[in-house]
Amino acid sequence: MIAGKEGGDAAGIVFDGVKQATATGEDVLVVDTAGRLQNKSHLMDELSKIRRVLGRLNPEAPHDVLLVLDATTGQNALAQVEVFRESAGVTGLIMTKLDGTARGGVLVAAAEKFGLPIHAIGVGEQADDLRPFDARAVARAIAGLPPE
Ligand SMILES: Nc1nc2c(ncn2[C@@H]2O[C@H](COP(=O)(O)OP(=O)(O)OP(=O)(O)O)[C@@H](O)[C@H]2O)c(=O)[nH]1
Ligand SMILES: [Mg+2]
Repeated sequence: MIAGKEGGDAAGIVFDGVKQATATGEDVLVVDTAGRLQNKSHLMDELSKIRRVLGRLNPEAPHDVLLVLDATTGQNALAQVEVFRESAGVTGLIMTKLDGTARGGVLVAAAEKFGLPIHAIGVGEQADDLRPFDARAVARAIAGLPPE
């Protein structure tokens, strides 16, 4: 885990992270950015900068850019995907909070509009509540059918 000083340069931390992960031969480096509203342009610019820094250090990086959507945001999620796709080049989605009353129907609209793969869903607050996405099971839940 590599963290910087509060208020420090986010792309600088990413730079240090890549150097260290490369030095110790890690298979995977996860860059967890703090939440941000898509109307805060300086924070969105920060995402673009992180992307550029990663690309300079490894032309293939970032290999995946995952946007975590909260099922309770409803259709507003579509606008989020749109903006984050432009700033960060989102390549896939995760949808959390499917254990509440929200069924995540917006995933269908998002898949149709953007064609992005869904990597995982969140169904609770524990680590193993982050589950691989199973299209059939999620489709049944959206349609209100019982699990198979
Ligand atoms: N019920 C439920 N709670 C969840 C789920 N996923 C996350 N949470 C809870 O939501 C809260 C926020 O989760 P975080 O993982 O901190 O969210 P985040 O997007 O990283 O937030 P920031 O880094 O502040 O932007 C925590 O209390 C989590 O336990 C889920 O699938 N179901
Ligand atoms: Mg977080």
